[in-house]
Amino acid sequence: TWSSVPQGPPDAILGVTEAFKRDADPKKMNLGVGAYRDDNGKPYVLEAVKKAEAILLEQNLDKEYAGITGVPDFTKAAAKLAYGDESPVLSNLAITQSISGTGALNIGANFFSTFYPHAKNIYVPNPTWGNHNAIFSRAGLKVEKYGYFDKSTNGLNINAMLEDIKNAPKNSIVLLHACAHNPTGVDPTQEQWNEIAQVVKDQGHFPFFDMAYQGFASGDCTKDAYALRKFVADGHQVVLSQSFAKNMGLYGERAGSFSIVCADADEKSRVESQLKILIRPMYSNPPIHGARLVNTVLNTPELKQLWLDEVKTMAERIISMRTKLRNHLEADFGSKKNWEHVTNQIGMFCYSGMTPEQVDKIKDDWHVYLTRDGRISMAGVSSGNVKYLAEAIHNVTKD
Ligand code: PLP
Ligand code: TYF
Repeated sequence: TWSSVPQGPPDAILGVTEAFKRDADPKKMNLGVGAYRDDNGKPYVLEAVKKAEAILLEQNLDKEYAGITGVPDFTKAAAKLAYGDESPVLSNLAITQSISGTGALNIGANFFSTFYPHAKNIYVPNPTWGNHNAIFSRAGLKVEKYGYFDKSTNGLNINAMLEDIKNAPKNSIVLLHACAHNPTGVDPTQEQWNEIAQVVKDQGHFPFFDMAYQGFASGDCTKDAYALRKFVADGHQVVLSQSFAKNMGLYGERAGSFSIVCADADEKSRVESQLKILIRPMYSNPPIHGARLVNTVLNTPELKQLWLDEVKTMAERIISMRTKLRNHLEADFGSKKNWEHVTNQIGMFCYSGMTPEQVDKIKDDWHVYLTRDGRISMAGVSSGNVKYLAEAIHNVTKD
């Protein structure tokens, strides 16, 4: 029956981990997948999450199904974290729990392809997270690109971004990374976000925010929500995909949300009814444990403060690794290349500028694993291996 099924390629990101696991060298480094590691290179379960878990255990809750849209206290708390406690849009927000950020994007993609009356094309940054293309095209949307990364500066090409968004057909959907852009680590400044919001408005485009790293860019969840909240303040009826995988270290728990800012209570009611109809045949209802953890952290003041401190600690550890990596490259190994972007970029990733050939060489010669676009997951770098990484990068990039 399945003789005509062709072998597919491994996932560009998850395939890196598979190759890493096959390598027996003790010096090997996995800088592929974007998952936080502590300074000993170990996965990190947040203290706030452990404490929430203890509280939940004590509560001895049942394991009944959640409703189709999940745990209501979770979605309320998640919305406040993203839009702000006092945001006026909360009262007319259609929101559902989702299977983390990936699930939220899928709900959004399907909602747009079914109900968005104006267009079936979605503009995503060039480059963007690979899964965006797959998710949106599977849902029947046409994926188009807007300029984003400038190879000559390893920074943002704001002119190309504004120009391409301006030239997109009116009422297009525009996907925006709320902060800590994946894969480039390059975000617009607040002033640039203001301009982007204006251009999106002038063209009647629909802003679709993907927020997978709130807190991870600056260490401050409020600052990292600037773009989302600016668009909302400017009157955009945004949609938002939200993930707690990274900022609460809940990768495998799959806690996230998808929300749509609605004009009034009637619109909210109609939109939510259709979200339920969309979700029911996909998975009926979402997992409860991760949502209960997030809810407990966000709604217990001491745990919330502890969590905010831990997000900051994670973000700052990554920032300190950027500084060390650049210093080792320049001061210890005398690299003549420009490495300013290592410290200018933010969030989980450094878009190093390494070519696919250099990525192959650093794997073969140095046992350092990263995606072929040259993206380094900075979370995999630690005090113990940052100098080795600098030596490896210097050696494969020096001529
Ligand atoms: N969006 C972006 C840009 C991401 O980088 C990720 C994870 O890496 C996600 C969404 C969704 O991740 P998850 O499904 O684990 O929440
Ligand atoms: O490193 C990245 O960009 C992501 C990480 O279910 C990831 O692809 C891995 C697994 C997953 C979602 C995101």
